[in-house]
Amino acid sequence: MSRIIKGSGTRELLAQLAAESEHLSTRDRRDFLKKGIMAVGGMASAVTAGNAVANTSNLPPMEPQWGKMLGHGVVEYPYGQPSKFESHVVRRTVPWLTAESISSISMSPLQDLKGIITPNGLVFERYHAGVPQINPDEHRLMIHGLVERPIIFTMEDLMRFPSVSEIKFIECPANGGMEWKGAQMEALQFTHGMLSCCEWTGVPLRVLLDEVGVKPEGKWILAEGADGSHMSRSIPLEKALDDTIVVYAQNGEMLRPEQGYPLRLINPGWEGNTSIKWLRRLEIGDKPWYHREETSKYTDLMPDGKARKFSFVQETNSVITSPCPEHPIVRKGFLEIEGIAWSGRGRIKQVDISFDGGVTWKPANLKGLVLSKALTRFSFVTKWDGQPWLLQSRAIDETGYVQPTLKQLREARGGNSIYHKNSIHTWSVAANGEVKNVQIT
Ligand SMILES: Nc1nc2c(c(=O)[nH]1)N[C@H]1C(S)=C(S)[C@@H](COP(=O)(O)O)O[C@H]1N2
Ligand SMILES: [Mo]
Repeated sequence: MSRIIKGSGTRELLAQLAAESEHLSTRDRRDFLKKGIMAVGGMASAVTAGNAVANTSNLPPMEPQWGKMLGHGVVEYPYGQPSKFESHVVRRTVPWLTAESISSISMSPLQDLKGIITPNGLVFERYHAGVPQINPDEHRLMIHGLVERPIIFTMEDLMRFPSVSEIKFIECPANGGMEWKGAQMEALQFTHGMLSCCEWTGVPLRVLLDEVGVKPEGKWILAEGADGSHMSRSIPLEKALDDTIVVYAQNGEMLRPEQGYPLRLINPGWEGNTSIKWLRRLEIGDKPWYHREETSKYTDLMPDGKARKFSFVQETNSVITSPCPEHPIVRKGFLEIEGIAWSGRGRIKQVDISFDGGVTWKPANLKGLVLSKALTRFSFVTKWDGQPWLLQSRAIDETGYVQPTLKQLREARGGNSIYHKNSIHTWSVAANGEVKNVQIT
């Protein structure tokens, strides 16, 4: 499945791709696509059938059946669900990643999402001990340690504070981690789907810290969850005073159980693991909690055997979401290339597109809202005449940080790490429109 492309032969590769795919008939292509997608498990339903329908009785000039009858009335579904024809748009997991689904991860279907907001039912999930069912009346947040006035808050107490609503992405630093050693996932959902973006509502943590009064020695905060894993992370006080939010709602409704109901932290732009869910306790200390397993676990192993630690920021990243392996190009002519870019340091300033594997670049347009530490959608309108492409996107954020090539990232970090793989991603588009995950080294 994986194919490594040497940097020197970009033109040769494009020619080779053209030759390879030319002899494939449409039927072969469909079979091939199906197999490629099946190979990643449970993905068959993700193949869109296009507009081909067996039953033409609902098509013009006929009156469709739904125009000849009454539909269902109000509150038939008191909580609405997507159309049954969208049932392929779901979270998916890679079963071989972990032994148990209660300590695993699922990915958002980025290939089917529009705009920048991830609907609540499609936000990626990461748990270490499954999803607890917490009664909010029986849930408390304790803030203690190096503070003047330790307090135990009820949910009602917390919701009395003036609230903020902020659109921020959340990303697991393991996103793309399966691709450090080579291209192996033939689906955007699996190469980049540990990523979602919501409008989060809650109280800035600094407001709560004001209530308890942090002592001058207080420099670090241990955040702990109420789930079976009691997952905890050490967070520097500066972050808490900057933009950490104690969140109770997402996209207009109370948090989903999977996302930490009834209370979680959101540390905008930082490793998802610092955004502790089912938040029960914040302890102020003078140093990080080195004895906690989680503090030592989230490190990046370097080639020399040393490890980077406290690599909190999710660095500038981007990916083309259309076309992608799940959505090949089906027609020649007009084509809008779309994708998403994000930076844990602030706003996206610019995204460039390459059609030749990074040899030349053209600026894309940023679409809609361009917000700090949020997904930003980009677009490039072009024409496709069946020529093979090595499609890439490269994001630059407002700090001037440029998304690195895979080569640059490997030179800097080696190949032992799981985390923080934010390098430029390559889709190879063949002459038949099929899109494959490849790496240029
Ligand atoms: N209490 C608790 N908080 C947690 C976790 C957990 O297992 N337990 N997983 C963390 C990890 S590793 C990530 S990436 C994010 C994922 O958030 P999401 O499931 O809302 O996408 O939650 C973090 N917060
Ligand atoms: Mo994570």
